[in-house]
Amino acid sequence: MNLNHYLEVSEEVKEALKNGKPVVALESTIISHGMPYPQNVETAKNVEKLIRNTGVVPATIAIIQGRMKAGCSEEEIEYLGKRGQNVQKASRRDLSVILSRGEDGATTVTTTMLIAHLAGIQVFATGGIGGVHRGAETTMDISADLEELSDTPVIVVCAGAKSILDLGLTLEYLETKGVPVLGYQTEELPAFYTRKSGFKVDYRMDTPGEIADAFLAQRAVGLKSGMLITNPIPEEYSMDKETIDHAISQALEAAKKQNIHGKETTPFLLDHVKRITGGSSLQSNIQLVYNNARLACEVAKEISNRG
Ligand code: PSU
Ligand code: MN
Repeated sequence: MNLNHYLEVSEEVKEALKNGKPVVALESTIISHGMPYPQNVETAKNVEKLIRNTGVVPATIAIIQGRMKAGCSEEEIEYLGKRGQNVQKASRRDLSVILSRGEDGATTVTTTMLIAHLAGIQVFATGGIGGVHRGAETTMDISADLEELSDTPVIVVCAGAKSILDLGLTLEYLETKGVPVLGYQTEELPAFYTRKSGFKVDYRMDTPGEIADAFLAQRAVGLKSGMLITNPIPEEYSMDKETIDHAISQALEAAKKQNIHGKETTPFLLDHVKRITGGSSLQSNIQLVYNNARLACEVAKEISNRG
């Protein structure tokens, strides 16, 4: 058995990569676990459309019946969205068993980066990344996303991380691991629903071209790490900090009471925050994903122009 047995790059993505055309990867945990049906499918399809409209090829990444897909069909997106939480969350440590058993998996930032890299895709757009959890000094709960950012040369465009996490420790960890944290037109790390967090990014980037140049320099000198681009949610969709902080502290309390840990922690916290904040947080989430996809397209185009 070789890589091709497990990896399936769609014809459209293959063709684009062969011709040096820009491609942007998208994750599937956000579809199966991040949003309710049918908004999840609607959003996933809209992001793909938005990407195509800018002349870039989208590649939604997931594991379906034991095969890593770089470029899902509309039917596959529909399937992942309808099955929702029944599709298991697939991080790096889950990959081997899911593949060997021929199961489905919703790819996290970690596995989406990994599969994008195997396929030859360099840019990936998502909502938020995992990080160092609050209390990690005793639980040691640190998302595999941070290790992947250190090991896999893919640009991840996100809206920062939610403050369900310890954002300060997350930045420290990324510094140790040599991952550049860049702010798009900002000096401050955005916190997903809000444009500010009180923490500074490593460097401010004002244009997609600057981001492309930094990534190409990183590759040219043989650094194998990824790069994190943090793109603040558009002002008009950003949420009230107090509302979010309140929802997050309630979620953290509930997780503690119910003794939640391991891979359940992040989905539990996110779910709780969503339930408390309701429809407005869903709207914000959808809009920031579109915003990140737009920036990822610009970066992918700049990289392909320099190719
Ligand atoms: N944070 C968010 N939204 C998400 C996730 C994290 O704000 O959807 C998802 C992503 O797929 C991310 C994963 O890669 O959760 C991280 O999970 P964990 O903390 O278990 O590594
Ligand atoms: Mn964890």
